[in-house]
Amino acid sequence: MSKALEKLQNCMRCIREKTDFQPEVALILGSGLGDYAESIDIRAEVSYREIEGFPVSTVPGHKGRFVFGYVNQVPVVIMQGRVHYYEGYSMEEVVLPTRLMGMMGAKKLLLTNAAGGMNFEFTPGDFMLITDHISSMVPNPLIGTNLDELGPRFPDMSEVYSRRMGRVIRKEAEKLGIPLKEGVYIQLTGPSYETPAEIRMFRSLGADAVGMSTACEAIAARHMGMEICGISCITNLAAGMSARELNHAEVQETADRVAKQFKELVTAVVTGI
Ligand code: 6GU
Repeated sequence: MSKALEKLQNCMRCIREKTDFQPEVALILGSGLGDYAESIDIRAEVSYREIEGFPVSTVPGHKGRFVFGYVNQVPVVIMQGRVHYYEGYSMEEVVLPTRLMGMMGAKKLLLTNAAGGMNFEFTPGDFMLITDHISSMVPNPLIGTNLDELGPRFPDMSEVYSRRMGRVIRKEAEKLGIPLKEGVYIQLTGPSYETPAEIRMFRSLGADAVGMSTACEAIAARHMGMEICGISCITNLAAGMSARELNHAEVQETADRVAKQFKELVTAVVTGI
């Protein structure tokens, strides 16, 4: 058996010693959005520290644990706090938690993140339905020996973000009166923010929002055959689009400001997908 699969199975054993909860929907919460997990009907939690060989995040504001419970009647697992490539982990390590949620039985994945807006129609505080992504600026998380037990060597990526789930998200946002933008998310490594010239380049390539996560997790989940959807919280405009300098405090401030609406939307989406 490959080392990577052995590591995954070892992590699964650690989790199964704590809980046998069977999630249907997996949720990954982005910057400033993490306290959603505290609002659900929690049945179990496993701290990343309790899982042997698990990558633990170093970013302030990112908690590190799986939370298991119910959103209305839907059994979910929430990844509260993710790890990022810029922290120095390999892409394989970055997607390990995502893979574990798939192995726990979750067939559906809702990805969220804080992102910079590159589209001139966007305003900080907007939500954006992710319709597609550009991941080719970062290493592919599937590089290395293929884990045949999880999925094929050359997985199709022509519909990473489920059109069916996209329709549910549009409908639920409309019912809640929450305006919803749509667009393409581009993942970069960070940790520095982009220059204005880079932002012009990525905009011309067709990207609407920029961030440091999500696309790699979507690829790993799609590889396993999970059905995926994603929502970005546009916390700020990207470099060169406003007179302001970029900083993480602004990202968290905006995320906090719209957290209530975001939670309402996530609850409706989890229940509806
Ligand atoms: Cl402007 N860039 C990147 N890479 N990530 C972000 C961001 C910008 N705003 C929030 N997250």
